Amino acid sequence: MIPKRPPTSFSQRHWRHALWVGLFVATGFGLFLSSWRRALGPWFPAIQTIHEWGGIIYALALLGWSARFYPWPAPVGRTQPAFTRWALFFLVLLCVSGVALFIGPSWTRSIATVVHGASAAGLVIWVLTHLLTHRPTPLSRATPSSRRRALHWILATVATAPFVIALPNLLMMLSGRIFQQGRTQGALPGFVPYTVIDGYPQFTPQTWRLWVDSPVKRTYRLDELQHMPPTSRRLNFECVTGWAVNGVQVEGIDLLHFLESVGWQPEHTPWVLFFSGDGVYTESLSAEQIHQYQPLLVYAMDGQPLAASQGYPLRLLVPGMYGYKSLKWLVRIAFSPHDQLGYWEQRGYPQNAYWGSYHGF
Ligand SMILES: Nc1nc2c(c(=O)[nH]1)N[C@H]1C(S)=C(S)[C@@H](COP(=O)(O)O)O[C@H]1N2
Ligand SMILES: [Mo]
Repeated sequence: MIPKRPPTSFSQRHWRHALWVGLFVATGFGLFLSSWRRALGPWFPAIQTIHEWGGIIYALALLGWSARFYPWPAPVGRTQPAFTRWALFFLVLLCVSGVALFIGPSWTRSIATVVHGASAAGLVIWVLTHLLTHRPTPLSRATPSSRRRALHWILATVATAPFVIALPNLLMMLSGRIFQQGRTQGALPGFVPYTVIDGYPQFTPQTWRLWVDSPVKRTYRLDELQHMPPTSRRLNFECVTGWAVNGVQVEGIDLLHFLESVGWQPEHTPWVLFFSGDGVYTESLSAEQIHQYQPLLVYAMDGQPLAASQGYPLRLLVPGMYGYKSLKWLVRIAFSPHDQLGYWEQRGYPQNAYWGSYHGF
């Protein structure tokens, strides 16, 4: 017979859970909030790894050792068991949707993204309610209850701050386009317009030019590009974070055609570099990728000019690759004998971003 370990105390078990949940909430905000992502910079992939592996370890602990090592704290005093079980419910949802973020086709992953975000919000609300209403363990050595209550309020305030900042993002993700005006600036349904700067660059046909570092011609106006032979394609758009929009009609010009017309010499400079008018975002494609994926320079989606938030007046669109390849507000194209990693690629995402290439770890 297996000798029985002495049972862990309520407070020990309670704090084990509190530390884990705190780790997920903190690292989760780091991944979800663009301001935090920017602040993390090169630490982004490390935080992501911690979040993911932590989740796996915690999920296994919940499943495998739940009876012994990791029992959910039994209700004590006035804590309501039904309320406590909600935390477990959210944690299970988070684990399941977390796994689903890495597997399956884009539609399961877009559902998983929404479920993960919504259950994370549920868990945070649970934590806040817990901190503010939870009757502390009946410890004989308990600190005076006013001090204890003050501590709970402080913790709750600290935990709420990022949640409040994240809420608009979350609602946008859940609704697709709740804030039609202002925040998403006319984005098409289902798209979550991203920007790594504050707001979206505003161009007009007068203020916008495409600069090409080529021997043939250096700048292009929008109407010049729109007079080139157009290409139209119906394709699926997929962000690496899981959301996807299927069957988008895009209109523009064929990138390879355009590059050939400006005298690109892929034998000498096989890498094509793309620069955004936001001044920060960059991308790159190799000659091989351009031949294989047939990217487009797009000026219209679903029959309308691009929205300001979606790259007006011109964006790159790489069919079959994750959305981060599809650089918005394209203003400059350059050529190089070597690769230069793009914005998200410097932060750990693959340069060859074909769908399925990214597994998180
Ligand atoms: N300049 C610029 N281009 C960008 C981004 C960005 O933040 N800045 N985000 C990329 C990412 S991660 C995605 S998923 C798509 C989103 O496209 P959308 O705004 O049309 O939804 O744009 C890509 N192109
Ligand atoms: Mo993305």
